[in-house]
Amino acid sequence: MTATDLLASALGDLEALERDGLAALRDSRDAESVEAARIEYLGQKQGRLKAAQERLKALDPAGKRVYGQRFNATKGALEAAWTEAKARAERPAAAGAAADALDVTLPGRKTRLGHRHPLTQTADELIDLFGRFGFEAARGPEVEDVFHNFEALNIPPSHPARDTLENFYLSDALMLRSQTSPIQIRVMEARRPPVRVIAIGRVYRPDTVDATHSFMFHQIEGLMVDVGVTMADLKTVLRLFAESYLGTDVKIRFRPSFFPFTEPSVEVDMLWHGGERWVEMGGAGMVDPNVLRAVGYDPEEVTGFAFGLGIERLCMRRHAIDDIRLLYQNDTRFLSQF
Ligand code: FA5
Repeated sequence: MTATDLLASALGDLEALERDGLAALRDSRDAESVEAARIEYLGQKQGRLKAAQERLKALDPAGKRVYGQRFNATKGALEAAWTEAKARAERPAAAGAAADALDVTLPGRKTRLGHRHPLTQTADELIDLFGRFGFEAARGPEVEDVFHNFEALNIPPSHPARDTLENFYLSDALMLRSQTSPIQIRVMEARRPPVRVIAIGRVYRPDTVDATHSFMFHQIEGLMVDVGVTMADLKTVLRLFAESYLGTDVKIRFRPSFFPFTEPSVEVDMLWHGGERWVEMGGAGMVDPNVLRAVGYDPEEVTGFAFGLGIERLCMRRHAIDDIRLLYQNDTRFLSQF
């Protein structure tokens, strides 16, 4: 073997030794394996580095110079890797994560927080507000039967509100509910008076869409039945509610109206933001004795009021939103303002 071949072979082996040694130390996760790697590569007696040093003797002076430099570099690299591996093994909690550990000195990335849709916020605020008036939240199905949506609410088959063009029927007996009032019936069927509940939910009507109408919207239904409940209680609750939710300067007005399930009935309007026009907020009235009787309540003993308000319009009035469609377009530039 020529001197050149000898040097090339020794350098090749040294390179392999360095690569293997660094890998062994890097992969050592506990004190024992770090020590085993130290003995194998850096051990004073039988270590592979020691053996590599022996090969210096066989080289000529030029080869010694080259090999000697490489040898020192390899020794330095392995010793540094060992120091690091030892320190890592001594920190057991961090040992597993050390290889791909988080660099806490890097500047952070700002997390963009999402938030709830303004209608969800409105619904939560209404539940909270009426909760403070002593109203407990109730729910009912969105796919409702015709009995609860109409019949039990004193709306007979011949009534125009039941027209197939005014509702989304799924079959003769099932429909997407057109109002939250059927929940009143479900609550009264299940409980005895006194009752004080609110129910929030989606309702569906094939209405022509404009700035204040949608084909799917939300209502909040309120029902209070007890001994001696009067129209004055209804008006007080609605006024208090409007002032708490829309501000003490809000103007609301009651207009005589008609609903088959309340007698007397009113419609409640609110003065729209801008102060130039009235917009209907909801319907309300004293629960009709026929409705009470049908759920087994005695109208001679208890009376009750009920109301149903449009949640989109409350949200719009509160935030001065002019068009209901904005609430359904999912434009985050609009939604992120609330
Ligand atoms: C009712 O739905 C009755 N169930 C309310 C009621 C409950 C009366 C309890 C008596 C006792 P009305 O159809 O007027 O009433 O609807 C009530 C409110 O829902 C309206 O005042 C309005 O605020 C809202 N609303 C009605 N239609 C739409 C629509 N297409 N888009 C958005 N909001 C609507």
